[in-house]
Amino acid sequence: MDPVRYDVQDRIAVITVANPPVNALSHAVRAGLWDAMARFGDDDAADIAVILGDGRLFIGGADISEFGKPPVDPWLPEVVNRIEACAKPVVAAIHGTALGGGLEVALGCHYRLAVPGTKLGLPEVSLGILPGAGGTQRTPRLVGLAAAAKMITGGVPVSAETALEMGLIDRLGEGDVRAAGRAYAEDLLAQGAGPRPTGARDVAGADLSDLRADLERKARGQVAPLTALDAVEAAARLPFEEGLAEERRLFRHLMDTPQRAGLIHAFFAERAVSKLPGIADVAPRDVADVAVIGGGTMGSGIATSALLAGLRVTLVERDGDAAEKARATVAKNLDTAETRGKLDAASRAAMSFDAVTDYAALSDADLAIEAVFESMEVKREVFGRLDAVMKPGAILATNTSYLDVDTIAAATSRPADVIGLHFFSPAHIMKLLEVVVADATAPEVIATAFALAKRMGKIAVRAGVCDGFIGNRILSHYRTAADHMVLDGASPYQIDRAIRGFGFAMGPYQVSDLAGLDIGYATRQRKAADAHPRDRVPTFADALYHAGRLGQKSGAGYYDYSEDRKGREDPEAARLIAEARTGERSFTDAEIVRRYMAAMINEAARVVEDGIAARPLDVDVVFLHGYGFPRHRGGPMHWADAQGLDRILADIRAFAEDDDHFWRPAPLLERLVAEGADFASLNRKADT
Ligand code: 3H9
Repeated sequence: MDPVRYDVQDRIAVITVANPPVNALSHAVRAGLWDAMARFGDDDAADIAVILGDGRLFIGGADISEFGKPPVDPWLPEVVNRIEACAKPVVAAIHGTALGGGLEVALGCHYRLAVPGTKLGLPEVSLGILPGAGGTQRTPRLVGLAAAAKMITGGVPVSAETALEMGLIDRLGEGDVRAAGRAYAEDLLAQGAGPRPTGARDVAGADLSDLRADLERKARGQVAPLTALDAVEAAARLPFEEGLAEERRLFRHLMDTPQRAGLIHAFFAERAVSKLPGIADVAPRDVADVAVIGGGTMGSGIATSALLAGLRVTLVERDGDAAEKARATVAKNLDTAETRGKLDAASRAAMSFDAVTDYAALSDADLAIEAVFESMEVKREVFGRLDAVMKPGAILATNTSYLDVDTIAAATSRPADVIGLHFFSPAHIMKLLEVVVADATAPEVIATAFALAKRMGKIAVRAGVCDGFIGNRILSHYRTAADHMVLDGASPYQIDRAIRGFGFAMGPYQVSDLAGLDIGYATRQRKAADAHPRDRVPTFADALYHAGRLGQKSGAGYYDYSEDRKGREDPEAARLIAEARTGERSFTDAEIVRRYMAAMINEAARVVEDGIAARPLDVDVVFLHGYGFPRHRGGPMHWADAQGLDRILADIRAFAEDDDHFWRPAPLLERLVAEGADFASLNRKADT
């Protein structure tokens, strides 16, 4: 099919971009638009043109899969300039979404109409670049410098209504976009309207120093938002042509950064995680009624998330009081969602939710998610009861974060219907969902879990059964590397600072304080039986725990929270740690990061080799969405490739000189280095 169609009726040329699924501006589309503009320019039968998108949206932007490859003529900026330079008027008729280069095409048009429900935005900074087809120069000319700077550096789309208010579009259309576009064109013809190039408009200066300071504070190492601000500022400083040249220079610079590669890897990895060979053609089961067992923080969060997705939810608790408490927690979660504009009153009124004490109420549920206490005995009992009451074909899921899903499944008469759905806390906010596939889990059940995750707005990643699955298993390993550094003399405050400096939202000891030091203590107790004599115990963590320093919830842990939840370094904690440590050496921030990351990559390589993660990219997505890994670094495996796996392996071998028990190179890492290959090659292999 022709990616750009041209037809004329009643003196109006309609130029339709048809490049499913998102009408991305691939080379064929750019060439098609170029030719269409040439044809329109010469077409005596047409006085005005309307550009629109076929299918569900206008244009989703430049073709991201072409990034990093040599550019092919015509480039998008030239196409947009050509539209703007047209001697006859051109209208953009927008529906669905106009993002990035898609919106830039519209900005090159002389008039813009959008139908209600449309989202318009310049999300380039989220891909590590900036609008490179005139967006930074034309947007300020339509909406003013300050509003343009906010829109471009934040990357968040606006609604059609807001776009109209801002001056980004000229008219709100009604109904079918093609009809609305034609009607607008007819009006313009009747008014005798001519071309109206955006680039010919003036732009007033504005003080952007507050925005710059804010971006600097939040950047955590990201370069694109600040560079995009430089480009927008150029719009006020330079004549239009020179502004375009400056935008191009800055765009090229960002295109060459590792951050751009990291963010684009993240974009495609997020879409690849749900593409699994075993479920490609498997139809999911219908899920409308969900049961949640347990109404603690996790169970209530899961129930909230399911309700927000429009599912009917029945929550089961042990007794009336606990059920009442769960009801209150869910109500509070929904209140917050309403306050934040994520839920409207009508949708809330339509929700179906009950908290009960009798399992018999679950006989119609399509899927149950158990979120009770982490004890195999308790979970097996719950699964036995679920097995007895739930209808045939219903799915029985556990939210365990480390227990063996095969053993849980064996407590039922239908292990093929049992799966792990590992949500992250708070479950109605965190996007990650590990879908833990047990030996007997049926493909249809896996497909249903992925479909459910999508409906709930989660990013689902397939994981195999092992202690900690993908994320917590890797976390446990690099946490241990951090603990070793503290035992050897590093301060946990320095480690947190170094890790934040890398771009993580929080350091490991801040995370401990947030989760509660009792959690780590319980994990160590649980694993004590399997401990190796050469394992090193973080005695300082035990000392803090025994001193009643449980973290934020008790007002003190590694940090002192007596003044606020941000926490301050605490001399008492430092004293307890100093008493428990076994070494006195110092570490540079760079060495801290190298050890932390080497431990992460090494265990991640084992997780991939063991088949716990299907591909390296699955590990990346888990860390981006569940562990605060800096998105602009693409995820741990992408980052490792960028560093060079030989360098990581050399670090591990060097660290092993002091501790060859902890630092044992993963065989997969050794093999990849020997072959001169990288983790990305395993992602590609899984593709074919
Ligand atoms: C840009 O425009 C730069 C310019 O300023 C300068 C140029 C000089 N390219 O997300 P979905 C694929 S930067 C290529 O599941 P949805 C996607 O991988 C660009 N492919 O759909 C997936 O493929 P598959 C600025 C793309 O309905 C399929 O399309 N634009 C692109 O949930 C469906 O995607 C953006 O950043 C693309 N641009 O959401 C917008 N976009 O089926 C990025 C999507 O093989 N895109 N694909 O997995 C989006 O935000 C969403 O895709 C969108 C639709 C909202 C459009």
